[in-house]
Amino acid sequence: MNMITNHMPTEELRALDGAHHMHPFTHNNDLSEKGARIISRARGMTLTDTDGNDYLDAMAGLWCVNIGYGRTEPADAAARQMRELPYYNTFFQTSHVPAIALSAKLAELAPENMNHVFYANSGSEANDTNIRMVRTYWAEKGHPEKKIIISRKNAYHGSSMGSASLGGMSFMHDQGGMPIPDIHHIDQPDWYLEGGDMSPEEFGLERARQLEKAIHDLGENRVAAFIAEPIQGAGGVIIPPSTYWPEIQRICDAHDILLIADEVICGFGRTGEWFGSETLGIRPDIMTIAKGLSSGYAPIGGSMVSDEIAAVIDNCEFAHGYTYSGHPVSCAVALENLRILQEEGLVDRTRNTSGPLLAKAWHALGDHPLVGDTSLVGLMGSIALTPHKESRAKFASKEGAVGLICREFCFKNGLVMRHVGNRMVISPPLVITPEEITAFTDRARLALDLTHKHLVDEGMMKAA
Ligand code: PXG
Repeated sequence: MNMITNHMPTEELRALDGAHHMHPFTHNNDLSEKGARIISRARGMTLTDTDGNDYLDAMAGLWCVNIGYGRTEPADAAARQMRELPYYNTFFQTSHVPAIALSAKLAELAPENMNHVFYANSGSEANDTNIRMVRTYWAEKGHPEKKIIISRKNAYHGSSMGSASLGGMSFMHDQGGMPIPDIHHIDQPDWYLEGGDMSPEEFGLERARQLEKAIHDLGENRVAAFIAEPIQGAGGVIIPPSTYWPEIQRICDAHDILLIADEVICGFGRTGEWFGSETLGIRPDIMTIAKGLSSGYAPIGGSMVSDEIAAVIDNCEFAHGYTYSGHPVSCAVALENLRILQEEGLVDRTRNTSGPLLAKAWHALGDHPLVGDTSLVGLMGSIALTPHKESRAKFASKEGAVGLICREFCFKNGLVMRHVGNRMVISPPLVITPEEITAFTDRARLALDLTHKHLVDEGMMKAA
């Protein structure tokens, strides 16, 4: 137990939180009744709440704290930068040292043809930039009618009007009048839930060819770009069949459609390479970046842009930008984060050591009676819960009810693991140690055992 005393008692904090703080993606009345878990400090992979309880954070916050919690170097970099130059903008023909240094560093790390970056403060904002950028690109090239962006159902690209429109979460579209015009969604490559009797390879091709059909139906002259996460994160860590991405790449190339890889989760080492596009063999024209860019130590996002697109955009005045585009403090923190990732070899370690070690422990959970499938690339993975392994059956209960039960057992046993429907997903910090891999997968197994017992006791091990 690690009691922290320099704050109000938890109950008072909870009352104030309930009275004044509106939480994202939360039914706030339900939360007020229950009271939020209030996290007060964190080190490495361990979170501590205001009652002194510790949790292993297998989600790295929201898929972002790649270098782990409690590093002092980014804090020092932020303090130094705030003293030197807390703010200046990058509009109107000015620049500053942190934005210049970070841009050069990103150009060095990104795939060869990607040497340009347009900054935002989040992944959502960066994807809004992308919508305007690809449409402006085609307009500047004399094709103003090339506007449609094709995305996928169950994709997550952010929460602003533009980025949530790109996203394929219909429950989000239902709130606030989305999607905006000229966004089109095709089906996702989720073989486990949607593949039926097809082999994964057949299914991967079938889903990729939906893109070609959509381009054909909508008109090649009207389609600007296709956007996708190399591996869907918030949708449930859905690793596409091996046939999927090569076919998508072929289709984009054949039809002159720009490819936007949303690297907000996959970027900065998560998959064992600097970018998920490298792991999956994709050649994007634009990459959305955020999260692991600063490991969450400061808000920053952006669009990495190919030389070809930059040449066109740079030839006009792109009337777009945010007050805090390239904020000096965020840039200084991101630069320090990239230094840590690089000098400590955390990307290589993910690929060569911790990824394979976690894979062993993670796939071993596949023998559990509740687990229909385990998947993992680098340090992002999922397990699909099922009442019947062989048929990949869904539960008869409300979608996500079982995942929620399992998540609660995780919390009670000192583990943060998120659920997406009835999949449990993980994305631990890249600094995870072998001992932490053992501890957290042991806790995951315990949570599965407790969930299984609960479902049996409640008569919930029933297929739909
Ligand atoms: N693209 C992807 C692929 C993301 O995962 C965004 C864009 C938006 O980034 P910002 O910085 O605007 O949030 C994301 C964010 C979850 C969860 O519960 C996932 C995200 C955000 C919040 C919650 O899985 N992903």
